[in-house]
Amino acid sequence: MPALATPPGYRILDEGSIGEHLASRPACAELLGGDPAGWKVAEVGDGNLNQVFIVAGPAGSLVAKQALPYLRLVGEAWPLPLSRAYFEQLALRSENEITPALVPKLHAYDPELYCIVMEHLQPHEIMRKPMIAGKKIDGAAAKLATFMARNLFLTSDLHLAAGAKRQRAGEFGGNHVLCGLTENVIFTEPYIEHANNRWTAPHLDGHAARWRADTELHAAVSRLKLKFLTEAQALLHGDLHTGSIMTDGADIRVIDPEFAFFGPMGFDVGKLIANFLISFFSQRGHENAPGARDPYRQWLLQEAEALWTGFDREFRALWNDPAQAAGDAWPRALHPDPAALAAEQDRYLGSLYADAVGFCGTSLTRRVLGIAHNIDYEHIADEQLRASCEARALELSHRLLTDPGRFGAIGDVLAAAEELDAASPELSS
Ligand code: ADP
Ligand code: SR1
Ligand code: MG
Repeated sequence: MPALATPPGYRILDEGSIGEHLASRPACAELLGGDPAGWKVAEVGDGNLNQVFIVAGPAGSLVAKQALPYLRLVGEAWPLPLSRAYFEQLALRSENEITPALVPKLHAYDPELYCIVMEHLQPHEIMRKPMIAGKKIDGAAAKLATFMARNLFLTSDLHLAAGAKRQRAGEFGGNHVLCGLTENVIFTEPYIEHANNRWTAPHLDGHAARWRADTELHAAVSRLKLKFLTEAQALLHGDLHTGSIMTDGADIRVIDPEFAFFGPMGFDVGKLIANFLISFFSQRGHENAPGARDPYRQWLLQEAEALWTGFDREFRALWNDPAQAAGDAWPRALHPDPAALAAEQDRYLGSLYADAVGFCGTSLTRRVLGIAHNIDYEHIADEQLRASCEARALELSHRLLTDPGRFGAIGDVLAAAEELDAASPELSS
């Protein structure tokens, strides 16, 4: 296979060369301290796309994340632009301004090596892990609701002047290959025959076939895909799942905004709610006795609810603050009557909620039938058990996508999840 073309100056760093690179950056060298020869380096990337190094010196430690010219999950056969690192640091900069306590600090960005140097979060781990272990994280949803409400509202036309908003949206327009990846792997491939797809077989063969044949489902997904393609409402994180969140059991930090672009707000909200529901459905595969995780399941549902209610509350509070609601959308001069404005807010958030329900549905399907699975399910060794957890999530996904009218409030989504969790799904074998 021919080597992938990369820009001059770019080279793939490794555990042997990352120290030398950081030593040449005075701010990083100072942060680490001491002699670079003594720095400890470990590559810890467990994501699908990039390599991530933890580097520790006598004065401190940091994380260096470098984009590879291909998708790490697949290898050189799937080229991917290095520029995703540029967009990730641009989004991280924005999030650092808006929600500094909820993201890693950005230390530096090297545009030649497409390498981001950031705060080393420790003893944090990816949030999926404590969720698989059944550990509650107090206040997680409240913090994540704040992250979403502030970052989405404050990059939207409700806060920004139209010119500034259009300019910022344009800055992220170049991230279209990453958007295209989402468009394919979430909104198209799980619903057609595609070499990228995989599922727990043969148990879910029947589900996969139904998903490929269901034209009503295809229409619903295509409507959502159009929103993703066209509705530049705010700067999204773009990949907001529980593998993009790190925690030490109390502190919550959102990482990895490389899919950032201006899109429909409901995509971030729905994807995150879906990941709490994925954890919910996976619990039967992780409990050591039937029902042992019932309290944890309840906690997950409460948190999923709090994601929406907290988001809704904080978003409205920002909108009701004249200093924040200074954008060109819904100008105060046109809406002096608070009751009339509140009615408009109800409509806006109702529509955002409906989008979130739909995007939640697409996220539930893609993690079972598409290319990228997650450890919530993958760590369930018993395939029959795993498939039964996944089948329940698929059924909820189908209902959310094809019968959205039944899910007018978040409680309706959670009630359906509970009902499905209590039932035995039909499997192909
Ligand atoms: P990818 O873009 O490939 O998905 P991620 O940004 O998700 O990569 O990072 C991969 C892994 O590296 C994470 O799961 C986490 O374990 C680790 N990691 C990433 N950023 C940090 C950080 N700031 N501090 C500590 N560990 C991190
Ligand atoms: C090839 S799909 C890889 C996936 O990993 C990222 O985390 C995104 O979710 C993307 O869809
Ligand atoms: Mg990641």
